[in-house]
Amino acid sequence: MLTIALSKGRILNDTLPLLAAAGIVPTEDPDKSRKLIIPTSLDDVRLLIVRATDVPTYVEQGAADLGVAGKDVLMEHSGQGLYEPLDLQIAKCRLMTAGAVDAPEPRGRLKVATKFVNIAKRYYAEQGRQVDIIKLYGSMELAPLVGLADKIIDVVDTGNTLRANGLEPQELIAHVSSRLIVNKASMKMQHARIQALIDVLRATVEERHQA
Ligand code: PRT
Ligand code: MG
Repeated sequence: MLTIALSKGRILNDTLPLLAAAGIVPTEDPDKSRKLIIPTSLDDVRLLIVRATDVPTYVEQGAADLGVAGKDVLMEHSGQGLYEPLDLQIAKCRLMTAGAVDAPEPRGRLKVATKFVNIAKRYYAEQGRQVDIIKLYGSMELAPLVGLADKIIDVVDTGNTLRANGLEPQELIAHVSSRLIVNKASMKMQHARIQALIDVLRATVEERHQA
């Protein structure tokens, strides 16, 4: 059995067409189903529906053989290691700092609110800047508006969410897209099977991005 961990929403929506090219089609619509384990058209392939931030954990621990996760989630995840053999070039966005439009630089230590605590620590450490990091789980855009933080770190696509809240994107931390990730033991034990799947997915991604 090959088990593939995915999160609902943009990753699922963008991954299903790629899997379809490999002949893997869920037997029911994962967006509508309440099931968290979804069989597919292949008897020996199933999908696990998990939170985006949990995908690396399932794959690393071997509860799933493969998964699809944003580079932001992978950069934030600290674990024992995974293979990351393929950039699927889906769910693209940018990890950015953002702050209120025209806000002056604060005098004291910068306060940064984010769900990406590890990324934030690394980013400011590389710059030799001392900052206070405030962990949030969502609605980061609110923090600068109510004085909880000077800046936020979040993923940005169109920037509309920032603008709607009087914020602007500032420094680029990383370009983000979703990656195929593979459990290390699975890669050894089921090498031919998994490598064949990677090859089909790679060809499909390359085909899409030609011309
Ligand atoms: O929603 P949940 O809390 O369960 O988890 P999640 O937010 O981590 O998952 P999900 O499904 O929202 O995102 C999964 C992955 O999609 C992320 O890890 C990113 O790699 C990628 N991705 C691509 C994005 C976006 N684009 C994106 N725009 N993730 C989130 N956003 C947010 C953005 O932060 C903003 O709040 O969507 C909102 C709209 O963005 P703008 O800039 O177009 O306004
Ligand atoms: Mg979300």
